[in-house]
Amino acid sequence: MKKNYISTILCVAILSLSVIGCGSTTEKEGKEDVANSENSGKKTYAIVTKSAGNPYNEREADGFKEVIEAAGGECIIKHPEQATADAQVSVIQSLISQGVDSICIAANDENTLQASLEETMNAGIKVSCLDSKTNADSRMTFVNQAGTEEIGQTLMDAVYDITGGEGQWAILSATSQATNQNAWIDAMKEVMKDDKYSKLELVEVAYGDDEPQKSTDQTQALLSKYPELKLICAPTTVGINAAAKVLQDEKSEVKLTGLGLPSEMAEYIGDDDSHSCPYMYLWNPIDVGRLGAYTSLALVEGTISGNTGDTFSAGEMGEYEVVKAADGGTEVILGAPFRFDSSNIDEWKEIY
Ligand code: RAM
Repeated sequence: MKKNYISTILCVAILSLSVIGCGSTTEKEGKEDVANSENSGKKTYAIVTKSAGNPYNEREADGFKEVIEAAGGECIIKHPEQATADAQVSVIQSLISQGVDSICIAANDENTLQASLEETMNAGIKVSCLDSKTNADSRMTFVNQAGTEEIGQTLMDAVYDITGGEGQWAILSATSQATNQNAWIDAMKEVMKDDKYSKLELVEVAYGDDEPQKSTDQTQALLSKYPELKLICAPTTVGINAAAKVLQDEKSEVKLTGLGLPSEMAEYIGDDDSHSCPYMYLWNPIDVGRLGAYTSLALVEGTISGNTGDTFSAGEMGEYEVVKAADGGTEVILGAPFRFDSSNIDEWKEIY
């Protein structure tokens, strides 16, 4: 919580700075934010998010940029037009041609980026993932927002609690290839094997592709297909926001939980029947970006090589250690998921 408090103060400062317009970057149709690094002689650090038009990805990039620029580096922000591996492959190819020093990427697919990212590393460019990982061979390390099993357990506890431990429920995810959502869903399914959850029936995993309209359509389809549905769990900020609007507009009795941005979800969170979401979870996406930046800096400086046991300083965020990940690669874990409910949502909606 101390970390969150510090983050609060920093975030307010960053958001105010971005409002008055700091830095040398330009935003092109919300898809690209490219620092002017021509001949500056500075090291260049790129962040590639999953897609454009998602405020979560923008907050992540804000944190990344803040740390890189404070360290005297040049920051390149790329938001691909679509949440697909193909869109990321073209971005990676152009970053290789530009000769950047590092790429930190939220992968849209676990395996499809491998050839491009191996080419990147062979060109001497340091590769890390944040938010959503590639397979172990395609990266040096991964900035994981929270432990995968921990997120699965936390979400299943919420599903159990809100449904009263029985009945039909559905998952509204991002894309079917998204490594992070798929890992969390697998972790939830693992938790569900326990007898405690035997009266809960997961009827469908639907995919809204992190697009507001598709997520809205998928929510409506779930409601009409399953009249007995009690709850939707959306482990995506785009999905949960779209589902919340549908449920509240239709005055549905179906409840909602998952992973959401407080700024987008505040109006839907509450304890009475007029609110669709009793509570949800997330981590600070700005901190995910910051830790991605500190990791990139440490890789480029040679402080770490992404091996288990490597340690590095992440400024005011403290010391971090690279640990073994379940896929045989390594990761750096930011912290635990944080719960947002009626007691704290008004405070957090101002932050991210
Ligand atoms: C969406 C994206 C992102 C995920 C969050 C929870 O914004 O899919 O990758 O971490 O939701």
